Amino acid sequence: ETIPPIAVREHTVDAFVREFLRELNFGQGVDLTRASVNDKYLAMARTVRHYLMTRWLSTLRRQSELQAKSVAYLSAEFLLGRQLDNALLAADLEDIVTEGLASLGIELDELRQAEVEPGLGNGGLGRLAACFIDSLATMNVPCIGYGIRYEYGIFQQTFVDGEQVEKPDDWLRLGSPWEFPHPESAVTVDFGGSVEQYQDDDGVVKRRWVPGWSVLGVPYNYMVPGYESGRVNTLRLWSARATRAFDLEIFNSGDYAEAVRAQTFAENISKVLYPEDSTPQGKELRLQQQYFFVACSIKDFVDQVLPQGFDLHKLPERIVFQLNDTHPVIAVPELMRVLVDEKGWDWDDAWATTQQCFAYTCHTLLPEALEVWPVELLGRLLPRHLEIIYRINEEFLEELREAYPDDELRVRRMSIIAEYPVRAVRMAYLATVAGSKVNGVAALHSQLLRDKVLDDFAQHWPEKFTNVTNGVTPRRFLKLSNPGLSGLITEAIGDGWVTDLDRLKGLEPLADDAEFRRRFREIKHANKLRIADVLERRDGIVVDPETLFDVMVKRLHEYKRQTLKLLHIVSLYEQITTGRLALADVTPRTFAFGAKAAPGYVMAKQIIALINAVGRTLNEDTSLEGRLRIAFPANYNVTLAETLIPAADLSEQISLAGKEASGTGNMKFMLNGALTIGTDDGANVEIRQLVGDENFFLFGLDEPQVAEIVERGYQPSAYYETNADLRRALDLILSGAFSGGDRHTFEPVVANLLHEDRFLALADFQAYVDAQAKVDVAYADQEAWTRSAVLNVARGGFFSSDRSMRDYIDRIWHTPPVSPS
Ligand code: 26Y
Repeated sequence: ETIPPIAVREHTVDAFVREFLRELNFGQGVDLTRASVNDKYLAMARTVRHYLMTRWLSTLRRQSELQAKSVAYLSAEFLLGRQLDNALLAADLEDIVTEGLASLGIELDELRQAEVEPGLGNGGLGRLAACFIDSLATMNVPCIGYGIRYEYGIFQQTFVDGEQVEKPDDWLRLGSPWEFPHPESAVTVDFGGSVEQYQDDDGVVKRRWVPGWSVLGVPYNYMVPGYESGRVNTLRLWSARATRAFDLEIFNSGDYAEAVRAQTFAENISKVLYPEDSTPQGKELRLQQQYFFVACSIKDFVDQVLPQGFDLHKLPERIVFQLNDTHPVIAVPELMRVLVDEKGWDWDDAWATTQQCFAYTCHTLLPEALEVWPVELLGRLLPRHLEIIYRINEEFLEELREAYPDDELRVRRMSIIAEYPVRAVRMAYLATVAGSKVNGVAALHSQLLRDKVLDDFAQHWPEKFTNVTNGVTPRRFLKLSNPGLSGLITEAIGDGWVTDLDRLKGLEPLADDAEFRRRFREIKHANKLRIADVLERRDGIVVDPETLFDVMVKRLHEYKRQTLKLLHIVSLYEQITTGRLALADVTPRTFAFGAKAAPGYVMAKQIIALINAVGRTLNEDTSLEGRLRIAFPANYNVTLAETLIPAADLSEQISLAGKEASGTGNMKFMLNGALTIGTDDGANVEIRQLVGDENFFLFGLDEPQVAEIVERGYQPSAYYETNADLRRALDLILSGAFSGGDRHTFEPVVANLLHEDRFLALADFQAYVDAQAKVDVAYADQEAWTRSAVLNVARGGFFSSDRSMRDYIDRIWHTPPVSPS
């Protein structure tokens, strides 16, 4: 039997130019002289993806031959960032393309700017998923990412008079050249209805779901190319469509408008990404989204990816479904339903198989962030799944009662079903009971999961719990985003670090090399010039590249404590304007913020307005002679991160100890040669261990101290009364100095700090200010500072997401690498 060939693209400038023109003329239908930037970008993107096609097709072909075990990464978010550069890097086309485009009088950079980033995630969790699939492709591990193709990603943030105003993220508007829709492979997903009893052919009484309505899931495939691996994995995102039945109704029913409304209803499911990232609102549409994408994914894997006639008892040999937080956990009862109701398995058999197929990653410590679904809602939308969850819980509680016969309290505590304030399913508990493994995302976080959030479960199943510290992809966040530093590193130690980040250790001796340090500084400076240019064009913000760049970029959350940093700034300003601090003694700094607030999170939005108000006051106050400026560009996203982080001197990681599960921005800064000022929280702990105390500005309470203070009854006002600098800073805000004399504007923010301060910002204020004073002293010695910065890079190799993937593979997945061809 002859194997049909796969087309190959020729790797030369001439061939590239030919392909590009073909795409422009035949694909876009324009000729070069009349082509818009968008035409050229789309043609370019399509040309580049052709160069990855051979690898993709042979990866898929090879996979169906070998039937190797795959990871199915189930995630409601994939925050991919722009695709063009990453694809060029993977296809090794950068030089060819630059030359080819130049010969046509086109600048690659102009096309880069034309790409709208797919913002299909909120922040850390979604970006982590994107880093992980990049690493797996690079490491030759078979993986399918499964998620949702939101028509609107994370909102576009604008500022109107300093206040956040959200605009829809219409990212598909100008075309989306990276996706491959497959409407012919749509799958049906059911909802609602009821459960009925029936007798099977052997007269056994069984239960089955009689759904009330259904939608179609259309898969859109994206290439996930590895770096130098030859592998291209697949990301499959689902888009909701009305079923054919809906379409027919539209033509047959008298009530045309009603039928169209029904169609719109179906397509709403994948319409928009929910922009909340820590307070689950129990919204019906979110549950629809969650079930929609996991039902599609399980069906896809079982019916399409696995060969026909596959014995599902061997499912655990072919797949592990990794649950990215609780968002996809409804996949557990769904797989049970498929095995028991559709395939006719007995319960115990199905449960044993299901447990082997799932593993769960938890990304939080905040109790209010743990998802629960009211039984009323779940039962209405997924009645059969609710029954299955009840049965899982019954058997689990029975097991517990056997293990703890005299401890009914413990048994109740551990129930998957919460009774108060309403009956609800605790998704984290369901995931923990169902999963073969449960992991936290940094050493401290995993410890706190075991000791606090899931302590009963960790006592019951100690071997189930493990840690995998997060990581970031060095391709996007060092090689591509910081070409200057990447070049210097490669010159010093070769280019092996791109896939083996521990090799950065080879830079350690160069921390003591004055010439190396000079070049390192020069690159940092060039990166500041680059971001200054971007900020000016993008936001009309002027910054001084000769200042210390002090950067805090992350979602706006009280626990992350943007207010703590703001209090430091306001205090400096207050001391300068009252003459207690001489301007000459102030280290010139640019304070950069980037942060989106969930649209319904009122306090977070007020904090954004306050940052902007303080920024406006400082930036306009000429008496500061430009020594302290705030830059708060709107709409912080992956694209902006890629130019901002390489320019940073100081990385702000100042969450209250015990609240930030890991952080991943902290890792990106470290790898780009910023020093961290941070609390003993999340992965900061591991960063400090690796880089050493002398290269890290630690401050603040640690987690046990926080617990003790809270236990004793925390009184923030006590700090206001005893700390004069803190009092003056808060009073200055209250005085209306940043709100045109209006004392009410920011009163709620200050009042919250004074009377509640859930995250102990006031308690950590003095420690933070003292640590910032140490930063000033350290920065004054540029040679010593640069030495520390180099050591941060050299010791950051651990934070490659390649290492995270190795840990998942060894501890959880057991999926060996497979050569792609
Ligand atoms: C249920 C819904 C409200 C929801 C949606 C998104 C809940 C949470 C999220 C996102 C959470 C998130 O991004 N968590 C972050 O995950 C990162 C990757 O593990 C961590 O580094 C970071 O500390 C954590 O806050």
